[in-house]
Amino acid sequence: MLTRVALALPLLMLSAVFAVPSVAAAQSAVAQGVESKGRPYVKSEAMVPMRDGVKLHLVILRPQDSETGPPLPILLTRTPYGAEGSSEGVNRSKPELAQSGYIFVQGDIRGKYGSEGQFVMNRALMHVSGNRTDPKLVDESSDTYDTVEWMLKNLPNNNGRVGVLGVSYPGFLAMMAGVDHHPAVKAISPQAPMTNIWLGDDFFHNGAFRETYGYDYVLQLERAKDDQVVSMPDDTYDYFLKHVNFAGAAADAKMTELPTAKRFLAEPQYSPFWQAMAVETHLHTPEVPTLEVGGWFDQEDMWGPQEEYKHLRAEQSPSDPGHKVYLVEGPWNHGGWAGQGQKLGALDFGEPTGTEYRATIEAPFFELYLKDKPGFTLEDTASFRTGTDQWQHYAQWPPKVGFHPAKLFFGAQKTLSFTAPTAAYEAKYTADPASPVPYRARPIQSTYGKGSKWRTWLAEDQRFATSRPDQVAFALPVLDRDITVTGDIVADIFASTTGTDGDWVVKLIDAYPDDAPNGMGGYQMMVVDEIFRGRYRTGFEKAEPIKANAVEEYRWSLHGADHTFLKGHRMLVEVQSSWFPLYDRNPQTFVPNIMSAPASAYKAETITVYSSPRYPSHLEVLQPDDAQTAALK
Ligand code: PG9
Repeated sequence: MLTRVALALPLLMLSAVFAVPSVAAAQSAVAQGVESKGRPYVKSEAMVPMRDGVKLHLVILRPQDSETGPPLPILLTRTPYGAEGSSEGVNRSKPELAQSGYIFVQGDIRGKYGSEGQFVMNRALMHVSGNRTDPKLVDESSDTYDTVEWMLKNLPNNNGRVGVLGVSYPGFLAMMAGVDHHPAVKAISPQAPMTNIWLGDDFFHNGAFRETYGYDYVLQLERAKDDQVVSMPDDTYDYFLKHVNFAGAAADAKMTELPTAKRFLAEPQYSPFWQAMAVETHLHTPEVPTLEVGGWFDQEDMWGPQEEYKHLRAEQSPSDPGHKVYLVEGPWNHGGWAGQGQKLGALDFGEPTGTEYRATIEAPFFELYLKDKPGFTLEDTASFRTGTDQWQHYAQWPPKVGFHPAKLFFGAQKTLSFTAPTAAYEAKYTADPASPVPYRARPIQSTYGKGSKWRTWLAEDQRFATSRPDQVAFALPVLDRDITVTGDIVADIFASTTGTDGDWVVKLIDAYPDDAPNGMGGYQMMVVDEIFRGRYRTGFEKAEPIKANAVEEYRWSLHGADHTFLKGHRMLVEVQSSWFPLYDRNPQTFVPNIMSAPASAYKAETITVYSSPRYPSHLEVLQPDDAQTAALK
């Protein structure tokens, strides 16, 4: 079933290619001039000893002839995906910074690619709660510290300042540089940082297991020292349905002994193991200026940047600009700000938002904190408002001044309203685990497999799901004015099931008019969306059965949005009970462990969503004070 594709060059091959004399003080480094567009950079490599003796591999790029002249700051990225770099690469991806002049360094983390030691997925912080110099208590924060210490002493003509940035796993590693930081670390930018992989990032969301992602990613990272990308020839919808549960699929892939898969199978609840990995619990104050970057359409780590900002912002001292957190949220998928950022799938945002972000925010941020150059003007938050497609600037996120909270209630005949219901209404559908709702249009390829549409699925037209009978869609009439919603959008749903367990998925959708231009007629774009696993409604640490036919309240965040529903569009809120196979199926009969639920537990059940003065299902949103919603009440 599985095809393995080795992605990057093994280290031995790299060393063979770059067998040229070394940078002066870097004992094991080899260097080579590289032909380049833009400012020419020279590459070298080094093996750097950590406090426990394990050596980690670095790739270093520095401007040609920069061992004399003005000292330069260091920009570090640590990665599990294979450290690499070229003169052309830095000039292409970071033109402003490359031109200005930095010592760019990429490092392999423990156990990956060229580094020694053992890889541990999302290694929990250890040393900060123990003896901070104990060589047995190593983690990504201590490895960054030791790497920085080495670089200051061994990379000639550095200016003593280090910035750390990275996207996704490297974004998590960038945040680790800002916890118990080395004094030379002067600025960090965690971008789409994985923050809590059980609550809202890669492996679970509110207790629902991300089956395809967990399966593909663990096989990719834990089978070998380099990346082994999974690419299945068939529709993964059929594959995971056939294997009933994750235990079945994992047995088929012979991955049950891989460390993270073992935890998935044994501890699907929010156990101390997952809790120890949570990054946000360590974020008590911004230790250094921190630029958090996230995408509204991030299919992997949408939660992380918003959550890290929230924790750091709550604790920052307003009078201390050297310890400040900033947030940028754009119309991007995972890491989409590295590209032009004008289009995502069928969506066109009208301007190159990625290029704009890099030139006007990211580069000036590092120029200010690593070189004292003025030009970084962000007050706090930059948010790209979709719909009207314009950047907004706020003094904090979610914005306060000029905005008020509002509730969008579910109503009779599947309507929506900004006023609370006065009569009782029930909407019903049958949810059948034998035919779960696909999360994107089929066929569904492996996450990073050939032809996969994973990277744009959150921007995908939702009509394929809206047309199904196993969900309910509440709608506002065609809008006679623009309506903006912003902030952290929360679902507060009253619902029942004839079963004893169940999942709830809520999606807020912008439905375009049939005559929308550029082929967008009738398009249904998700604005926010999220899942909640019903067994965890009283607490994530312990699963509890749902009482059949009893009305229960479920409240969870659908995360941040900044969107204007334009005049002529419609607002839809959809509720469904599966999102397969991104999320494993809930059998809908309570079993102690869904990972190994028997086939007999998977049963069709009737779902009821309520609207009444007693059970006012609704979404909580923020609206600008000038919003004229009266006519829509
Ligand atoms: N989203 C990826 C990841 C991060 C952390 C844990 C698991 C996966 C990544 O793109 O790096």
